[in-house]
Amino acid sequence: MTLELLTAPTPNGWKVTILLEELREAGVALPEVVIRTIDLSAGEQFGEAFTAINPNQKIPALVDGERRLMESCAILQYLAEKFPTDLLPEGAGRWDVLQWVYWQAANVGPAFGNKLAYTRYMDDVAEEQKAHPLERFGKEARRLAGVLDRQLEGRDFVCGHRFSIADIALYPWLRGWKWSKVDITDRPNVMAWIDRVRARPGVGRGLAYGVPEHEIDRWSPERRASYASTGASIASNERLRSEV
Ligand SMILES: N[C@@H](CCC(=O)N[C@@H](CS)C(=O)NCC(=O)O)C(=O)O
Repeated sequence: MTLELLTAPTPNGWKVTILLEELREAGVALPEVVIRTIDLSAGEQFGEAFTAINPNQKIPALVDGERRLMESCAILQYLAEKFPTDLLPEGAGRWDVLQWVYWQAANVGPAFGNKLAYTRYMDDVAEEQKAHPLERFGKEARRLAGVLDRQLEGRDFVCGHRFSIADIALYPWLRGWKWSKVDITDRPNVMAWIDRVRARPGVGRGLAYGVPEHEIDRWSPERRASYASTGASIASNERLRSEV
């Protein structure tokens, strides 16, 4: 049975491509995976075909036979349950992992995502109007990085010495701290963990989705401009007004 992943090269999209590669690294013989890129700047996520799969109109989405799934962290859990490995352990350790996965979805994604949007994308909002959300989401993102830093004290990975879907959920947002301009350089455990996670071959392959290998860690000026303009068109208030 083929798995169909509808996605785009963004932090929430990379979570799933990283998991697929980490499952392969763990020795799982995955069925055929068809990856279909959704053109977010063209508004493909609002089209009828995509909306029928994900009513929330955002990537990623997964189709597995009759099952349609939205929300990156639900997809991580679904795939990790379907293909059991240490990435989602059995027993007591399972909830150690899942609570951090949910913490990412409820806190880190929204705070870093909003900070990023006001920092890079909201060109149509006056500077003085951006000041409050920038401060609010910036402070919250830094607070969350502090929480993660304390959790990583004495641990290689979020839930101990074994890499899990909690690391996969968190890594794409934290590694983008420069792009979202959230200074986490005073969070030494997080900075070391970012390097440790990046060194994994599965993570490297997962991050290569949608980006040439030589640009994974340092985007070219052209790619930065392209992400900025895609982000600006998605975050534009004009567009929000027309969609509500
Ligand atoms: N909570 C959702 C967030 C998904 C999300 O925000 N996806 C972004 C890309 S990272 C998107 O599709 N944006 C397009 C839009 O908002 O129109 C998840 O984790 O899957």
